[in-house]
Amino acid sequence: MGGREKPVLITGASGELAGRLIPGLVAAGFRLVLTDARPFPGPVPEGASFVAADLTDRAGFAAAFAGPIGAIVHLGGIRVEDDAARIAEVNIMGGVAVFELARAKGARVVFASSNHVIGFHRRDRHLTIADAYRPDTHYGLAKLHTEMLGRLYFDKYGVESVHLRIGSCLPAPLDARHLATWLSPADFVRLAIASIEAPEAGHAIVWGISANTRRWWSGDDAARIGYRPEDDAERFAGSVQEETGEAIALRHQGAVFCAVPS
Ligand code: 15L
Repeated sequence: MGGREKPVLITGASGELAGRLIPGLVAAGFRLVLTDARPFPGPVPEGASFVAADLTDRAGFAAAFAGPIGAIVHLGGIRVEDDAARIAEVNIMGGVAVFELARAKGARVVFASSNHVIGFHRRDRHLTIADAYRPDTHYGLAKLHTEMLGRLYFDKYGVESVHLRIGSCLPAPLDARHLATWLSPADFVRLAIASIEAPEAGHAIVWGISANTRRWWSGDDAARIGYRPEDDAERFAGSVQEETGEAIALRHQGAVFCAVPS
């Protein structure tokens, strides 16, 4: 499983996160199948195809992809806090649709999880993946569900998955928190390629961050899958904005997600 012999399917392909990944994967020579319920913004890159499909329609989603798939990079779903039922429908059940497709295709899943599975840890704590989940939203709780779905599908069916606990994937850090949480787009591409190509992934969890001097997170499966980040948010330390907001947001790693009503 994994590798680049078969095409790589990308869900949420019309979203912002995908826009930071697709050009790098195309440049690295991957054959991509892009999917989203929304139309693809702009021309579909050469060597890629686009299939419109809705993650919330499980049967339709499963039937939409006829050919072989080596890996599914699952970026689809709601990307902020929302109504719990809506999060369950799109993010939790969408994750089930993706893992069912991976099982049917013998594919590996690379999942865009999030730091919001641990958002309620305080900022003075350095975490590893052995630390307790402390989701800060229904959004974070749904990410946790898909991480554990990966555990279940590996133990029960041998479906491999790599769960990327992404911090803040932005062209550049904007505020002081991002000095800890930044994932540069170039490191995101490196992380996705390592996750797709690792000879054996099993069930892996990797912090989706660059090699930030001020990072809060380590002790993950990065070395095991061969992820070597090259960027460091520190070079932006003189230009980022001070963080503002409620005390509960400023105290915890998940920031504003800790303050929004759930
Ligand atoms: C996320 O999971 C969000 O999708 C993204 O928009 C950012 O808010 C990011 O986390 C973050 O924590 O900075």
